[in-house]
Amino acid sequence: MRIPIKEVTPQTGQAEVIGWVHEVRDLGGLTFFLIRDRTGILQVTIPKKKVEEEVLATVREVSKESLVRVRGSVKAIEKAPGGRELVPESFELLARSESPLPLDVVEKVPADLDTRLDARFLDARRPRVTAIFQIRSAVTRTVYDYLFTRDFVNITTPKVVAAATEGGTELFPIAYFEKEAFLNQSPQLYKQMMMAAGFEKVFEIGPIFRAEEHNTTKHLNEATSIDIEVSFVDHRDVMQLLEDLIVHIYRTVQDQCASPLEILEIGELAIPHTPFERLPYPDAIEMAASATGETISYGDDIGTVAEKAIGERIGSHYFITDWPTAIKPYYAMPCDDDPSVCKAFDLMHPRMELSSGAARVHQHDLLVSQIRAKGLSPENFEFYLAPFRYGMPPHAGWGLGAERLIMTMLGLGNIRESVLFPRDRHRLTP
Ligand code: AMO
Repeated sequence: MRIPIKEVTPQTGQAEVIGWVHEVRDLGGLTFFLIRDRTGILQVTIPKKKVEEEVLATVREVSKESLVRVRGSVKAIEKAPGGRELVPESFELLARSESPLPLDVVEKVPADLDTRLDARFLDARRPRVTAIFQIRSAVTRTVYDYLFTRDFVNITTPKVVAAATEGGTELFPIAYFEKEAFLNQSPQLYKQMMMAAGFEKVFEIGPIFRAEEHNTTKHLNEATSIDIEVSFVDHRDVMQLLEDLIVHIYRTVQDQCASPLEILEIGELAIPHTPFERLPYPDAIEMAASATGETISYGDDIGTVAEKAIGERIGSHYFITDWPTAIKPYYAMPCDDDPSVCKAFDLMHPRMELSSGAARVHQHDLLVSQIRAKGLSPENFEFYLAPFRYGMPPHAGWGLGAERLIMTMLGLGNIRESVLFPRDRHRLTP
């Protein structure tokens, strides 16, 4: 019976493993194979004079990255990986790999990201890539556990929708019978509607689609958003929840992902300092202006350069609060004392924005006037507005980009490293 390579020890005696041929070295009388499965690497040593001709015939046929089944006896040997080797009694070629390979799995020849993504199935055989997705999986699990423990209800909202949530320019139109439809930019309107349904605390981890034209290292056209919405709380409460969750994710990954972190050569994750600084928007633009020498007028967005300058000053996670109402979406609640400022926030990593959120407008008439103020027509939002006429609780929430979280946590240079099959301006396959 097959055992994982990690479990092969001299004490095992006989062992059978299935794995990919990582490397082959032919020294004449001796042939060494390194066989790899998801748990590790095993040396298979073939002394030509001591093994059956049948084994040798197969060995001659095998190319790198072919899948083989090997059975034989395990011996302790100091120099081999894991201090053991297997001398085969049987050596079977299960699936041959073509050569040349589109990508060098062993990484002796470095490949650029495009080549790697074109052959992602091979790229993902590399321990570094596997490690990223093991950690991503642990992060997802941690978020589910954290929110379920706090009585959140997991919801699934439609990805084919009739209206924009975050602004019209970033929509992907799709053919939906005779109607106009789009891919969903955010579960925003639906998670809010579930507050009217009385669910009180909801979350969703799902795809969001943004038709942004620019190709950057931190934008995808299909991303994953971790979204929450909570009734009877304000923006400060959900900011605290977000801060606690981020720190909890870092700690959990540090505790539970020792081996993938080691593969990525990350000894200690830099656990974010708490409390995260709350930086009001006017202070943020002033800080950016003094660092970059460029003026940012009140009401301008905080662009990439400014974001970077502030991030360098602060050096850890922080919130930008007190945003001008004019540059946040219609659903953000204006402040009672000064409606030109709203109860929206962004969570920032020193490198980039990770999350946006807000206390929401829950009063129907105010929402209608805010939709109008953005130049949108409330008629297109009737399905969303209706719940606001039947007892909508006050509520707040946020959306957190899963890929940016992984990317910043692991120090990856490009967001595409944190997605198995990224979708960007030029990439629609694999
Ligand atoms: P926002 O549009 O700021 O807010 O998105 C929230 C977070 O999602 C991630 N994100 C992206 N990641 C990669 N590529 C993209 N193109 C991309 N777009 C967004 C970012 C971002 O901070 N409805 C609100 C959330 C809310 O208020 O609850 C929203 O979607 O990490």
